Amino acid sequence: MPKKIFQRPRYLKDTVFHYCPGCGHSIIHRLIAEVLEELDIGEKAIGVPPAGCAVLAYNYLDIDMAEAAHGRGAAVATGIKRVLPDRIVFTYQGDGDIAAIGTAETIHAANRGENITIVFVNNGVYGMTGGQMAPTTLIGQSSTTTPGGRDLMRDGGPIDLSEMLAITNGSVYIERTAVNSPKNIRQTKRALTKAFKIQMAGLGFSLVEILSPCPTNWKMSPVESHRWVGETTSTIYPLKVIKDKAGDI
Ligand SMILES: Cc1ncc(C[n+]2csc(CCOP(=O)(O)OP(=O)(O)O)c2C)c(N)n1
Ligand code: SF4
Repeated sequence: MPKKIFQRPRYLKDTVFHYCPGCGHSIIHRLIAEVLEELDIGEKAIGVPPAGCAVLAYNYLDIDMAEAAHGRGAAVATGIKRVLPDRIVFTYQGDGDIAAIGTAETIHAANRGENITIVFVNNGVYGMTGGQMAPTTLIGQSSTTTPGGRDLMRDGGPIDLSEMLAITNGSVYIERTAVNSPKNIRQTKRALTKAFKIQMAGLGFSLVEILSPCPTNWKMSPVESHRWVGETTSTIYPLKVIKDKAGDI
């Protein structure tokens, strides 16, 4: 009898992803589904998807989901968690969503130490709307609104949202990872596991920023875009634990 060594996680629906080939969203969805199953929290999880390419995350994750307007994930998750404190509540947000329109509610949720988990997918552009510059776009990187490349003097530099959130009193755990290699995918899973465990223990605000490729808007092949994350994006956004007040958990 052959031994089954790979299968669809319990909380991932048997549906074909709509994401472009090489996109990081599909990998991250799978990791979330695996972690929810391994921690046995899928039945009490509530996900808050964004406006962005992952707006249809509820088509893939077989858990309770409550959609938020663009950028409002942290505020919606705060309300759900306060009304239903026994549920495990997480948001799933792109960099346009969390680091532009959603900056205010995210900073204040972190500062209040809301016991929620944020999955922050940083692909350096507004993916869903066609590749405009996001706050995270790199200097020199071209986008539809910066066709000659992002210019420091004109556009400012890439924002370090995770580092900003780390200096708030209420944030407990913030780590930046990537999904451009098997090693980094495994580390992303470890970080997501820890973030959810922190919420389960009632310790407060946890966030995992995940550097993710957007081959379509970067106008690269999937392989080139994954290489770009490793060789370029992660030199500006280093992969590391940015804050950890929880220690071993
Ligand atoms: C209030 C509001 N403003 C603007 C939009 C248009 N909009 C939809 S998705 C999006 C950007 C998505 O980019 P990001 O959050 O980086 O996610 P990605 O698609 O790259 O995963 C914008 C501006 C909207 N839906 N609602
Ligand atoms: S546009 Fe970019 S972020 Fe959106 S699905 Fe395609 S590759 Fe992924």
